[in-house]
Amino acid sequence: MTMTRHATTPIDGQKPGTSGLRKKTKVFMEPGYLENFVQATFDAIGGIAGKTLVLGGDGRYFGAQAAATICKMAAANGAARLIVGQGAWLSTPAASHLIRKRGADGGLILSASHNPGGPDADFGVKYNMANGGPAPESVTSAIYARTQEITEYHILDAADPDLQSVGETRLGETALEVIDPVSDYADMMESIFDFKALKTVFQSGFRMRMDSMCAITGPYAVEILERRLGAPSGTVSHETPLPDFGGMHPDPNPTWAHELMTEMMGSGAPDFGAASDGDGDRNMVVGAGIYVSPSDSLAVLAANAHLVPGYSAGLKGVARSMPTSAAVDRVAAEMGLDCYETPTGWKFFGNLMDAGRVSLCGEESFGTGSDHVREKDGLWAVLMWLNILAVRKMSVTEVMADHWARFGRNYYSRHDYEALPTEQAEAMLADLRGKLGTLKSQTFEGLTVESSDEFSYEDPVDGAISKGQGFRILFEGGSRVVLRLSGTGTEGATLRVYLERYAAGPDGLDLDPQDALAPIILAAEEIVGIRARTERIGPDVIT
Ligand code: VG1
Ligand code: CO
Repeated sequence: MTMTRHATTPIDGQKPGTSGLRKKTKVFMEPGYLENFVQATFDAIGGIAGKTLVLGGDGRYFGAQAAATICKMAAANGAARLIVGQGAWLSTPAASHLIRKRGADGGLILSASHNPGGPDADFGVKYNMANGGPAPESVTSAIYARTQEITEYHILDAADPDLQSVGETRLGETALEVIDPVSDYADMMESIFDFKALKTVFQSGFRMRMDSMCAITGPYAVEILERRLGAPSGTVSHETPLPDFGGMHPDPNPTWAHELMTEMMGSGAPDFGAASDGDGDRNMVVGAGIYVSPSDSLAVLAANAHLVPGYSAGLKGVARSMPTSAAVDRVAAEMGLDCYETPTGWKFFGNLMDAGRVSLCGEESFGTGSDHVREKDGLWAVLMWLNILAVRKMSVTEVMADHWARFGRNYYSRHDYEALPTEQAEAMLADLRGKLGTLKSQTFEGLTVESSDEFSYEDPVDGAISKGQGFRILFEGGSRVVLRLSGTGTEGATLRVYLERYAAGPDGLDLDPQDALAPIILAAEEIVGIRARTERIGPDVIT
């Protein structure tokens, strides 16, 4: 086997976004595109000679081929060991766990997460660090810088390795270990939750629907829910990962997980429903007839975590991304927990968890997780809910009513305007930036602006500063609107508008969120002019 150096030239636009580099699959399949980015990653982290890397992805189109290429590149770059999920499968939280469990130096995750998959859809590559978490901005910037000056990449001149058979072989000088992608993760879940209590719940006839959306959580959910916890076979639907996710858009929200929503809102709905995304780090939870907003879910988990064996000693602290509602802040305040507000993206939680400052984190975008790994974790969140429902012996509806009665309710919704012309979206936000300073004390739709700013974050652990993380307009009385552009899209610009209003109760806790937020939606329109400027009649997706 010979190692070849391939001369190459920089490719434009290989800039990692909120969560790794995401592009159209066809772009990733262009000659040298994947290779350039992977070599730039290896170079930017000081090379991988003698290092151990974890590798896997969500099973989407091009993943297995990309994994084979990366194995040959890692071997040519002198890696000591590669730990690869069978068939190049690993959910994002499982990859994070493996990096930590095996003491690996890092890992590569092949996924575009909640973006659709297939030859005409999206692909992505993300580098995770030795702590199991997504690379921080300092590293992703170094990777991007390297992509702009790269002159060669290294790859073994060999046949593609067999990633389908579990076991250890050699690839050049590198040990290639193909492992069962599910078992280590399932064992970890068993160490956190009260599986005995959960088994009893299923034995007593509790009914659940888990929609894996033809993406990576299928095998994990079948193993954990059906095999280990004894939920009836068929509890997990769309359980086989498919390269194009069976045409589904594996984004667990009411719009894209509509099959689950229809079942859960219909008569004879199961007691509990959940869905996950392409790479298994997101979750949506639903009760019979009730949708739980992700921000509320985070707050409920914070308020009840001590009921779960893995968190019986209590939480160290909590964190949420800035656009996530302040529901969890209210829980933290009452429970005497520190609460951190970070920019969007899981990479900002890693330092807080490593420093022992927080054990529970979440984002409004259907992401919740804890310090058991360094990624958000869809199935973990589902098991948290199950365990809490089992201990409290309540329905989801009862848990939510109890929560709102105790803490008040942060009505919340996110409106997404997708695939806008990039220049138009940027101009709209540039104009908003220009008038941010003038908004204070002005009244829009009866709401008076208390303050407005562009969010900037200073990491309390390493002092790193991240600027330009979204616009915040706060109104008197605790309502607010936040605007930012997505960093995970692959087509034009996606504008995200985050809306929030607090109701202390006891009255007014049962409104439809869109009705409760109507004045804020109008105020946002008056200030920013989204519909007027984009000529859209409304958002593409409402969560
Ligand atoms: C979105 C979400 C963000 C999440 C990110 C990655 O980013 O808003 O909260 O961390 O996706 O999630 P953006 O920049 O498009 O708003 V995943 O499950 O796609 O890795
Ligand atoms: Co994801």
